[in-house]
Amino acid sequence: MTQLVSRAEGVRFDELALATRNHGMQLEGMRYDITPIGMHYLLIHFDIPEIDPSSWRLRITGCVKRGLELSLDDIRSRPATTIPVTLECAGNGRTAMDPRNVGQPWGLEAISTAAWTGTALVGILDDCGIRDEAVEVVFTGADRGIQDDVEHNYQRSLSIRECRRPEVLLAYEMNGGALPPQHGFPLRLLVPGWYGMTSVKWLRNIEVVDRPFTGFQQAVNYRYQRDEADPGVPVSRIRVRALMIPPGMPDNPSRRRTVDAGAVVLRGRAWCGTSPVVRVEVGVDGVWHDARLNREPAEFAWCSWSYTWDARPGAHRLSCRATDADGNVQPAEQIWNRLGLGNNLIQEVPVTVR
Ligand SMILES: Nc1nc2c(c(=O)[nH]1)N[C@H]1C(S)=C(S)[C@@H](COP(=O)(O)O)O[C@H]1N2
Ligand SMILES: [Mo]
Repeated sequence: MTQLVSRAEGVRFDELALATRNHGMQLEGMRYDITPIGMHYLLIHFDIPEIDPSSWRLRITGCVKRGLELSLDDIRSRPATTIPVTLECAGNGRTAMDPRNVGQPWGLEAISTAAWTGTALVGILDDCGIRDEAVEVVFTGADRGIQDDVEHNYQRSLSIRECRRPEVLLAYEMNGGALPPQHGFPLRLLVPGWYGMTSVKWLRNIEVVDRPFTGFQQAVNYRYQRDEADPGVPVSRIRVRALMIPPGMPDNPSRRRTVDAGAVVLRGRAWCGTSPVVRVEVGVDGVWHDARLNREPAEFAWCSWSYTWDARPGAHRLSCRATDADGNVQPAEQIWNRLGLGNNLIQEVPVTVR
């Protein structure tokens, strides 16, 4: 069963084991528009499955007029697009929640942007012909394990309407090379704008269904809940967030920052899965200043921002917050939920200026 631990209890060994398997992106990786592959964060619930690409097939079944079985070559020969997409794990920031759910103990680093190449899901669904009674599409990965005593393959569903968005891809390349094993080789779903759990890796089956899917990762996990009895609300799109590259140099291991006095260019990224980011502000000791925001033409990738800070000697508290086009702004106080999901609390970076 899901366990909550308080900060006072420290870090558990199983959390540490998860942290070494699933790494985050070093925040200085926000320098790059496209995250180098080895720096891209990872979240793997079970084991990376072993897949032979020559015998691998993608099966499309269920409420369709014609079922399909496609080889990797069949998929690669379809029309292809490449788009930069920012992925964020829904558990990003989990360790700031108190008490927290025992799961991947992310700080703020479960965020990355890759250039994904693939073919539009809608093209394949149209070739199969979705029948009228269809309501959702279930995506099944080849990875299998047990979570909360439930044995299952990793599976998620999406509404037909979401599946029809042209930017929802079946992706087989990342940053111009073959998809690496840890990111879903040979094929993964990629749903821009949604938290990462939706983008099923190691895809092997797509089933069009006539009733809402009730699998573990859909109906039990990934819900905003007050407590275990609360059915909660499903987690979907990425909430607005800005992060800064911690300035100056860190202390090892505390990672507290030391910065030289003078003009310091603070830089970072901001993103949102529901509407464009329209504003980023930098907080210096609680006073907010507008940062310069570079609205990137890419709709589903983070944008960069910068702010020149006149750093004076002493201890300071830096922060940043983003606002989206619907007026959503990041909260100053934690909005707690049982599984520690969708946390977009304002980042705080204490620094000492010398
Ligand atoms: N089959 C499968 N797909 C999966 C997962 C998984 O464990 N198994 N993890 C999901 C989660 S929670 C996230 S955040 C993203 C992470 O993608 P990445 O590891 O390529 O960054 O993959 C998603 N797709
Ligand atoms: Mo995730």
